[in-house]
Amino acid sequence: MSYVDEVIAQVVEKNPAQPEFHQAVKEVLESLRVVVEANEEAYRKDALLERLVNPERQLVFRVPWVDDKGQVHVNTGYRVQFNSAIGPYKGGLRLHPSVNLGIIKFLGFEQVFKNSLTGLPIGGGKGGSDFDPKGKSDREIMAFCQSFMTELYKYIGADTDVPAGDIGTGAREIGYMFGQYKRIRGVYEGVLTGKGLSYGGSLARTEATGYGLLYLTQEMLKCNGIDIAGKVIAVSGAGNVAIYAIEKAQQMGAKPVTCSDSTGWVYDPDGIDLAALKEIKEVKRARLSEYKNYRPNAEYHEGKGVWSVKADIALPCATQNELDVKDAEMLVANGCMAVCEGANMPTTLEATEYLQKNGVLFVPGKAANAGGVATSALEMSQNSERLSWTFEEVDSKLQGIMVNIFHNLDAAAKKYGFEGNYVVGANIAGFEKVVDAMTAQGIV
Ligand code: NDP
Ligand code: 2IT
Repeated sequence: MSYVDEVIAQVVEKNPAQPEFHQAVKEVLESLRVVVEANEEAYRKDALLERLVNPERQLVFRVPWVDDKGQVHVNTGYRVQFNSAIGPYKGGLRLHPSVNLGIIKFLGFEQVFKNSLTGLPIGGGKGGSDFDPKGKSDREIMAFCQSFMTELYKYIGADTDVPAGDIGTGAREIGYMFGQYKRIRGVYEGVLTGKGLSYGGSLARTEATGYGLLYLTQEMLKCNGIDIAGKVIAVSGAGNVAIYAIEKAQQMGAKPVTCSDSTGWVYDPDGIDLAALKEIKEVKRARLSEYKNYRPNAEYHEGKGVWSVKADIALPCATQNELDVKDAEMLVANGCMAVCEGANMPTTLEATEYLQKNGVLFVPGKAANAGGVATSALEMSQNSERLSWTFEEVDSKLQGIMVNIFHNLDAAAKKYGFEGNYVVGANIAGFEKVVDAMTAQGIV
């Protein structure tokens, strides 16, 4: 059996009931097959792939908190410190009832390659909890965040592990967690990113993932002879990534016509009303069904459906495995030319293959959504030098990083004979720096 197949089999056997982690590992290792085969003896001797797929450290802890009625709840907290070869662990904290160790491991594994692609000195990690922030009062959110940080603080720090936001963790949660860290440690340091602007946050971090997604998408299309202006875009999600993807797409002259949350989806043929979307989601924290109150001509449907709309470009920005092969068939039938992932692993392996076989340009999340973590790394730099850069400065660095990422993965795909396969390109380009650093640092 080849080394790649052996390690995939081990991962499946050693990590039962973690299908998302298996999926992420399979995608990466399949892409690396050509590189691994060229170095098989040396990699095997160093157990390089085994070290790559086993996190350096996995923390699982109890998070008790008291609700507004005095009832105590117990959630599970996680932090997986996956790989620190190229820098301190870096990656978000997801708060969602679906969170379990396998989900955090898949996200942490992806983060290793994504962070490497940014070109910045950040290792990979991820964390979170099965806590559901929906419908909770501000005080309940604070109680949870303080309890979560009361355990997590032992394992993180500005030079060791720097968490940030992800699904369910935005500026409010980061604020409560930062306050508790500072209180317990008595240290004022950039231990989290995505902070508020009044206490060490970076301008453009809020916008960064969505904006970065569009910068990369625009560059990728341009290199394939396509102008993004005038294109109709189907977007899923209605959170941080989706909102700022829609904003930047509109600034580029494209027309996003859909968005979605976990209860339903909107089709607005005239283009999404961004001010309405921000008010519903960022101010009221309400359901998307309210969108019709702002735009009576738009359609609202319960359930899932954004990929059934005729669109030139699809940007999945909600969650993992939200675009399956049936969705891919609809996109292709409707003439979709590109899919760029704003979320982490939103497209199933089968759907990815189907899209690629049918000539759809496809950029995986670890490249396309890297603008968020890249700007987090810029926030770390600003915290270290105790200065704040202007919006324009951060935004122009972000733009440069995203354009660079595209060219790096495009070049890696070409170098190994997979021209136009941006999945293979991203995985190889991300892997090269990590493996170089791991090899230089010996068996650790
Ligand atoms: P948010 O919590 O801000 O928004 C998530 C959105 O997806 C919400 O509209 C949510 O709806 C919707 N959603 C639909 N189904 C699900 C589901 N099953 N689980 C979770 N959410 C669902 O998160 P972000 O926008 O920050 O994150 C979206 C994706 O982008 C995730 O995959 C995340 O890992 C990835 N990402 C985020 C980055 C960041 O900087 N924030 C950086 C890089 C990647 P509802 O409100 O009804 O739950
Ligand atoms: O998936 C991701 O890259 C994020 N949630 C952002 C991580 C970060 O550290 O900014």
